[in-house]
Amino acid sequence: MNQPPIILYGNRQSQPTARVALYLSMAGIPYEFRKVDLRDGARPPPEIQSRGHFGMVPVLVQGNTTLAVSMVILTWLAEQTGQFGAVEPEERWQIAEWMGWIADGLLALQRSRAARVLNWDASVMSWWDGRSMTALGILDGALKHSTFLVGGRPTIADIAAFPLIDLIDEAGMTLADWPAVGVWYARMLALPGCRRHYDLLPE
Ligand SMILES: N[C@@H](CCC(=O)N[C@@H](CS)C(=O)NCC(=O)O)C(=O)O
Repeated sequence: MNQPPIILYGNRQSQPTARVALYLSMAGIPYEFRKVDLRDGARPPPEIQSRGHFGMVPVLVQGNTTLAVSMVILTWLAEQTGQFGAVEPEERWQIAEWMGWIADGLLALQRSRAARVLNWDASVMSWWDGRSMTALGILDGALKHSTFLVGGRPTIADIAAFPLIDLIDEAGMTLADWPAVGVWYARMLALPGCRRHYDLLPE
């Protein structure tokens, strides 16, 4: 049966938006990208507001389904398409655990980046940088022993983490300090459809 087209609302600077765009690219699913202006005072398009979501991007719309929150969108897409989700029952919780941590712990990288892009106070930047280094240490430790985060194959957990690592330079850090993360990053980038942030989200 033909599925209605997928529309992804997002913004070029948004790493959560890149996460969903990356999934769709790697899964080979066509979609229409609609840019949402996030400048101060700008409001999301009425079709998003009227569906009662959070006024944030990304938002994915397909037919009568409207979903916000990138981790939820990835989980939904994996269940709908059967791609990049769990195979074994226990992997479901391992993937959810990683995604929860990425949205919380590894998110520090997004804050370190924001601190630079938005010129945050030096003490705030250094607090987030400390959190970023801790998170990178945890990720590097895990990836020393496995090719991907769960199950020895790419899943939505890897896809969730990728955009944060992809812009590590903009967060003021370097992959050279985290060798296992660097090897994983190169492995991801070699997969079909895996593309870097600014290639995924054009002007
Ligand atoms: N946890 C959310 C975070 C989404 C988020 O922070 N979106 C930002 C852009 S990166 C946004 O829409 N900000 C607009 C605002 O806060 O008004 C997700 O993963 O989707």
